[in-house]
Amino acid sequence: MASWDLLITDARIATMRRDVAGFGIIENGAIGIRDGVIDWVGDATEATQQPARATLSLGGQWITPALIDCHTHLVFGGDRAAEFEQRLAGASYEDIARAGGGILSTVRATRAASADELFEAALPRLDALIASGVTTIEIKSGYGLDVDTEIRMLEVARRLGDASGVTVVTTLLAAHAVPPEFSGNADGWIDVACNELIPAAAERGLADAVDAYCESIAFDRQQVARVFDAAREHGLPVRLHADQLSDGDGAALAAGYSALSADHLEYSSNAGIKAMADAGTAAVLLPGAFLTLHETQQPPVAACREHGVPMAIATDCNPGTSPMTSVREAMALACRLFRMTPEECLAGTTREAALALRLDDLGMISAGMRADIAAWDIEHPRDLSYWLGRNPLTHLFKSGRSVSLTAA
Ligand code: DI6
Ligand code: FE
Repeated sequence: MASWDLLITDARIATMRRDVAGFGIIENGAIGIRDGVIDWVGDATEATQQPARATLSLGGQWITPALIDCHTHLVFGGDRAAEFEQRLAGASYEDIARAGGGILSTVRATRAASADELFEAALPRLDALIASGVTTIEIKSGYGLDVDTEIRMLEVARRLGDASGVTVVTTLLAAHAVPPEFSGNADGWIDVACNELIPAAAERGLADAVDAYCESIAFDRQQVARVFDAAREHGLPVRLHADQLSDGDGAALAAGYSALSADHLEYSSNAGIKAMADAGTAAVLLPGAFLTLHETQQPPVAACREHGVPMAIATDCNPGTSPMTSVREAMALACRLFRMTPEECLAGTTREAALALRLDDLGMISAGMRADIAAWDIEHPRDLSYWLGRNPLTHLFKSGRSVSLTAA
């Protein structure tokens, strides 16, 4: 019998298995890890038969799958704290965007930053996310809006993954805003995105997917469809910022392209959610943006439940609408703002987030899955959504290896 590299024992485990209700709990659990993979999981009394090179006894602490942040804009230059103050004084997000601020102000700062500067600025944000229990993160481009800067952002995202050891999934957010050079000519930028940017990113293996912002202040359905057609031509799956500020029928548009996910969805119709269910498109709900924009339109949680659309939760970490660097904060907010259950919130940052990123070997504690594991000093897994502030994370493993918690 081959020995395990690590045996974690005396743990309570929330496996988050899809086929077991109520967090999939194992009360007196143990996990045997070999070659970065969960080789065995079960009752601790049965685990002692097998030799292990190292043992970690958790004294009854809880284990969950390591958390996954499946929607971020982690790489950007500058910040928008002054805009935050303007909005508190009454200016709307759309007004600021139309006046050339908003996303375009971050575009100016991002273009002016070198790759090293973007990397250095993103690193503390990544450290903070890791300290919240994250070992997998999606990072979008979209603040370059010219070919060179978009490529630079994706390269920085890849570099963040290499440097930190966490899994980074990259998304080319080509159609985020109309670049200043194309003011009044959004279709001109879509031409560049389709004919130059998507091919360049695809050829260099820099993008795992393509995203777009379908909104009255951004791109319309026809423009998004052109971007998605180009993505498809280059073999890249798509996801969509859909129906955040108005119902643009984005959910159905995403479903029509079998998108991996449709994100935000506050204004999506029941028909849109039904279309997502039929297409296997996951919902990604983003309570940080909802809170920051003082949104009142609730995302369609009930419709997602009714139609069986998997609900992921993410930080949407970005300088404009969601300056948030903790996935646990996103879970806590999703409970309070969207009345999701703590179980849905933990599923939303583990197995459903893995599904939204199509990472089949992550997001659950079961044999054959990658050993991405978080340990917590809590009384019950619902505490992860209940408490605000205190960070109960005690151990974090990426593929069976301990991740250092520099920002903890
Ligand atoms: N995600 C986005 O891409 C936009 N809103 C959102 O939730 C804009 C982000 C920004 O204002 O920079
Ligand atoms: Fe976003």
